[in-house]
This record gives sequence, C-alpha cells and structure tokens, in this order.
Amino acid sequence: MPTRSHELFQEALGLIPGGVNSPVRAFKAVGGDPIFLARGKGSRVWDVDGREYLDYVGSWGPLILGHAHEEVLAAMKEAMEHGTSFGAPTEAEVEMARLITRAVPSVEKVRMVNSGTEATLSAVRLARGATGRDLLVKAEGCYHGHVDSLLVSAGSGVATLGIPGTPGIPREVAALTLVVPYNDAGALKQVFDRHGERIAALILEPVAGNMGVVVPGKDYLASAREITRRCGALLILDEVMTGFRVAYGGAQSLFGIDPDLTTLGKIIGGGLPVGAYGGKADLMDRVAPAGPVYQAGTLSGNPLAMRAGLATLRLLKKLDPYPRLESLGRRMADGLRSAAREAGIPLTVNFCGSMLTPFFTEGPVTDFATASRSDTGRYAAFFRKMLERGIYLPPAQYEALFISTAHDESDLDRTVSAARESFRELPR
Ligand code: KE4
Repeated sequence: MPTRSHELFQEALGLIPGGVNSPVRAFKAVGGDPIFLARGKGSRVWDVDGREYLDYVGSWGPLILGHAHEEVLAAMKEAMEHGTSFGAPTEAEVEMARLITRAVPSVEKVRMVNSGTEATLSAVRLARGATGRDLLVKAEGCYHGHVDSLLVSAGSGVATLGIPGTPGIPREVAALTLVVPYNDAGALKQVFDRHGERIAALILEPVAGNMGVVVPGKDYLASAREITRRCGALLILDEVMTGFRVAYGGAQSLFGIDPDLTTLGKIIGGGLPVGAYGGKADLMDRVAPAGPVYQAGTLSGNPLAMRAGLATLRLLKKLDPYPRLESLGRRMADGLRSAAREAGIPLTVNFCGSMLTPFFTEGPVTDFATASRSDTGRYAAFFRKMLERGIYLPPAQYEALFISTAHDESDLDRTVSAARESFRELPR
C-alpha cells in the first residue's frame, strides 16, 4: 500500500524540479522518497500518513522555539488582522532594527531582506561597492546561499581563483572568488599577501554548519579579523545559521569578534521568510536610498514576518535558553559518542550549543577535507534506522541538526537509545 508521502512525491516529481522546493529535502543523500510533513508542534512533527517523529531538522534552523509556538502564532494572528504587507514602512520594522542592533554588537544599522541568500548577496555587493574592489574570499565547505559569487569551488591550490560550483555561473564571475580551507589562518595569510589589495571581503560562517558542524579553531576568527583589517578588506560573518542560535548576540558575541558586516536569517524570521544584513553605520549608509549601492525587496520587512521574528527574539531575550541548550547539546554529543564507542562505530560528534553533527569518521573534523572522510553511506543507513524509530534527523551527512527549547532531556535520552540500537545494526 503506497504511503501518501509516496503518492505526493510522485505527483510532485511531475510538477517541481526533483519534486522539492529545495534540494536537500529530496533525501538524495540518504536514499528513498522524502516524507511529506503535515504539521508540527513543539519538538514533534507528523507526516501526511500520520506518523509522529521527534524533529531535529527544525526547518534547518529557524525553529529554535520548536514548532507552532503559541506566542509566535499569536503574534502572527494579531498581525494578520491588520493586513500582511503594505510595501510601506511600518513600526514593526523599526522595532526589529532596534532589537537586532541592540543584540548584535557590531551591527549599528540593518536592512531586512527575505532570505539568507538575499542577505549574503547584498552584503557582498555592499562590500564591493564600499571598497571598490572585486575579489572575494570564502572558505571551502561554507555555504552562504545560492549566490553566483559564492557557489564557487576551490581552484587548484590555495591562492588560485575559483571555478564555477554549478553550471550557470560564468567563469569570469567565479574567477573573482578565492577559496581557502576553513580553519587555516596560514592559507588566509597566503591569499591576502598575494591578492590583498584587490580583495573586497572575506565571508565566513563563524561556526560552520554546512559541512556539518565545524567549530573555529583557537584564534582562527581573530586571525581572519586581523588579516582582513590589515589589507583594508571587509570581514563578513555569515550568521544566518548561528545568529541567535549559539548565543543571543550570535557567534561573534561568543568569540568576541567585531566584523564589518553580519548576515542573518532563519531564527530572526521565527519560521517566516526573513533575512537581514547589517554592520557599521558608515558602511550601511552606502546602501540605497542613503547611498549608491542598490538593493531592494517587495516584501522586505513585511509586518507579518516581523511580528513572527519579534515574538521569537523577545522570547529568546526573556528566556535566555542558551545555557540549557548548550547542556542539551553536550548531553546528546556525549550520548552519541559513548553509544558509537560501545558499538565499535567510528564517530566524531561536533557541536556548538544546540547545533550538532555526528560524522561517521574517526576525526577530528576541523574542515571540509576532514569532514569529507565521513562514511556517507553509513550516515544514510543510520538516518534510515533512526527514521524507522521515529527520529527525524537531517537527511544528509553534511548538515547540522538542531535542538530546540521544546526538546527535553527525555527526548534526547530516547534519541541516544535509538542511536545505540541503530549503531548496533549498521554494517561493519
Ligand atoms: P536561505 O537563502 O536558504 O534562507 O539561506 C542561505 C544560507 C546562508 N548562510 C548560511 C550559513 C546558511 O546555512 C544558509 C542556508 N542553510 C541551508 C541549510 N544547510 C538551508 C537549507 C536548504 O537549502 O534547504
């Protein structure tokens, strides 16, 4: 008897590329058909066949308060009564800007957009416009949205120019981006020594989440800050995932880094489409209409999304869940490590607060090269066994799982028990 998910996926394949509206959802990295979800509440989601799962995808990061949080829904319902969008300034946008500039120390002015991709592409354009320079530097394994200049693979060697990471990106565009290994300050120094005066910006995930979770080595971010400042290049911290996730002030407040620009997304939208970029006032005042760097958006700062985001951020400020989220992250990491050790499965678990990745490799995992040693086939088998046990993990090894304030110790203990059983069933 085919499931409703299967039926929907078959129909979707005829209507939507790959049957999904974002590639990772297609389960290609883990095999089989994706499950179609119908609803979520707290730490749980239910699929269209009525099956319940403990959810660790959390919409890929936005839902730090869990699904359908009553205060977030109430804020949206109240906002909806007055309309959803005007294309005109509203008070909620001023409240959001006030909240973000108070929460994130380096952000003196901020512009709302509608996705993380829009945030990073706008920050990159601003960096190039402000410096009059064309080159960019990014780290291998970091993902900053599907921006032409940032969907670039490493050329041969460290200080060589990039090559298109996907068809559709002109070689000339890719060649303006240099790709360095993450967590390698020496490579940064080499690239900036060679190209520094042409480099507009370095963009980094301050805690990487898109090669799986990789935390910055001691002094790495400080070195990045020092090297960019010395060359007159800007430092853009892409906090789309880490913003309000690893700390209320983002990873930059955790590691004491003062970037020139910061990009945000996910959590600041409370589950609705929102992104933002911000930074020093003199930089942001170069953005239209204050300055010449053009950027615009029909639904940017719309009151419905602002209300969802404001409700979320205000709750985070009030609850300060970060110490508890850190202890839950540690509990899960320690539990998975000991369960894998008992089963004789090589496993490296990296986490930062409530974002975590189990890598099926001996480790340590400190960059994309070491992350790539993971046994992705084993991850796929593990994913399937956990799904059968009602645990919904990210359907790809090179992703982060997310713990929310709606998860409790019993959820995590159930997850570790399910992992212990699943590890034992994995092929040797
Ligand atoms: P969006 O355009 O997907 O809102 O944000 C792009 C983006 C930018 N920067 C960072 C650090 C990000 O993690 C992301 C998006 N993250 C992925 C999860 N790996 C979104 C999931 C998806 O692509 O469906």
